[in-house]
Formats: sequence, C-alpha cells, structure tokens
Amino acid sequence: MNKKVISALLCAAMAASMATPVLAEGTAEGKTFAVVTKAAGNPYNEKEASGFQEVIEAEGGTVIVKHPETATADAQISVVQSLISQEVDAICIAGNDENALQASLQEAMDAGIKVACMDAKVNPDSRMTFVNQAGTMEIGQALMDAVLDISGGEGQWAILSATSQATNQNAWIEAMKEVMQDEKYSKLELVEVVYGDDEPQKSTDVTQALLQNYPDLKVICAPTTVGIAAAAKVLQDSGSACKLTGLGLPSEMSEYIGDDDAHSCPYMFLWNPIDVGRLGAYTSIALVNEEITGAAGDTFTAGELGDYEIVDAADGGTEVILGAPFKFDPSNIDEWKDIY
Ligand code: RAM
Repeated sequence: MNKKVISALLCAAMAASMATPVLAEGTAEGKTFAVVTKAAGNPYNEKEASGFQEVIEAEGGTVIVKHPETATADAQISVVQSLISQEVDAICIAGNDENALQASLQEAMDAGIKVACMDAKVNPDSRMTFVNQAGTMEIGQALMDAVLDISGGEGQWAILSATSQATNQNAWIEAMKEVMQDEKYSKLELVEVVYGDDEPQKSTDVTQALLQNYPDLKVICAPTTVGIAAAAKVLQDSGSACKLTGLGLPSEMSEYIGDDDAHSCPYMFLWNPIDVGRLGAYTSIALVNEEITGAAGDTFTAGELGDYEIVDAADGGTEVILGAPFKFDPSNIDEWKDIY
C-alpha cells in the first residue's frame, strides 16, 4: 500500500472516530432508578434485576439494585426509606406484602418519586402502575389444566407456594381455585397449600411433609421458581410417583423435565424474567419522563419489547402485562436452559 493511500485511510479513520460518538439513547440520563426485589439469593429475582439494570444503563441512567435480606415487608420498608433519603427518581419494587408497604411507598410518591411495582404487586394506593408478568387468570388456567392432565383427571394434589403474603403467588392460587370450580376439575382434590417461603431448605422440608402426609398425592403444583426446583429434586431423588408442575426457571429445571418415570416434572410454565425487569425499567423511565402517569390507556414503547398499553387491573389499580405464560417441556427445555 503506498503512503498516500495509508494517510488517506488514517484520515478517514480519524474523521470517523471524531464523528458523533455512539451515545446511549439517553432517556434515563441524569436520573437514578432503583429496583427492589423480594429477596437476595433468588436467581429469578437476580434475572429480573439484571434486565432492569441493562435498560437503565443503556439509556444513560444510574441504577441502584436492592435485594433485601429476607422476603419480608419489613426488610423492604427499610430499603424504601433509604431510597427516599437518597432522593432517587424512581422505585420499581416486587412487593413482599400487598398493604404493609403503603405508608413508605406513599411517602416516596409524595416526595416526587415515581413508584411502580413488578412481579408481585402492592395495592393500588401504593403504586402508579404494576408490571405484571402475564395475565393472572391465564396463569391460573394453564396451571389447573396441567394439574388435570398430569394427574390423569382425578386424585389428590397440593400447592407448594412461596411466602403466605406473596401477592403474586396468592393471586395465582386464587385464580386456580376459581378455574377449579368448573365441573371438569371436580374429581381433583386440593388437599393443602403449603409455604416454602422461597427458601430452598424450607421448600424441601414442606415437600417431604406433603409426601408423608398424603401417600396418594398425585401432583404438586409449585407457582414459584424456588419451590418448584426444591420439590423437583425431592421427588426425583426419591423416585416418587407424585409428579410436579408449576412455574420454574428452565436453567434450574432442565434435569427434572421429562415424560418418563425418571423425571419428576413433565412440563411447567414461565416467562422471561429478564424481560420483566426490562419492562419494569421502561415503565419507570416513562413515568419519570412524564410520558405516562400510570393511568389506563397510557401507551409507551419499551425498546425492543415493543409497544405497551396500561390497562385496568382487577384490584382497581392499573397494570401492564408483559405477555402470555410459556410452556417448557422435553421438546424445548434444552433451547432455553442456557438463557434463563
Ligand atoms: C419466585 C419468586 C418470584 C416469582 C417466581 C415465579 O422466584 O416468588 O417472585 O415471580 O417465583
């Protein structure tokens, strides 16, 4: 290459490097966004927070990620209080209790902080809107149909939930009970709802107790990623005839998903928890920029997730729904296990 060509190339390269730098889109620039999950040590919560963080950083904002030590309202109240004193611009929280956070979250909103919740809602007076992972009745229907199918249409079944205060699990359990009223499910007997508090050891213990107390138990439905993973191990290791379904992370459940006796879970459901966090971030940004107020009918664009509309929620507040629950079974689990 002769010198002229080299210097021309160098000049072109310099000009390109001096041209407008690639900037983040900047819709969150100069603002601080906090995400508060249910508790530390829950991989699902970590994935939600990672989606939230990714979007805020890409949009030029500052992120504060808080995983309270325990899945309790008290632990979240002290986190919210410290975020109020830090004068953050927005808080997006997965509530550990529907009503107990109201005073703190109202104090935050009175101070001008935009408050949304995601994953597990707080009551309408405590939030501007709720980022719901999927339609509550749709989840209830999918889970009940799975219990009906896996049990062969009749027999005893139980629910292994997270904490007894968790509004998302409680809403899904209520939805299952409503669906269960239909004649089609009349031969199924729900024997007990037990709580593993989203702690692996407690979830293991209550699963073992269920198997002891109900030797004919046909299905356990665990609408929590922590619970389902713990129960899957108990059932599979003991070679129990009792089967499992519920809401699980493919990365934690792939070794338990299968159609044969060697596997404890024929199939389960979930959505992308990283996308829940991403939608939580876009919702918070739209609230901070006053593009939306959180009222039904408000619309906004959530980056690559697409366009969303805020709608009325069954509790009298509003919500924005990420999408439909997705079924994971032996045919697709390998595609998803490395993703989330
Ligand atoms: C657990 C948590 C979380 C819930 C998922 C399905 O990880 O309880 O809040 O949404 O399960």
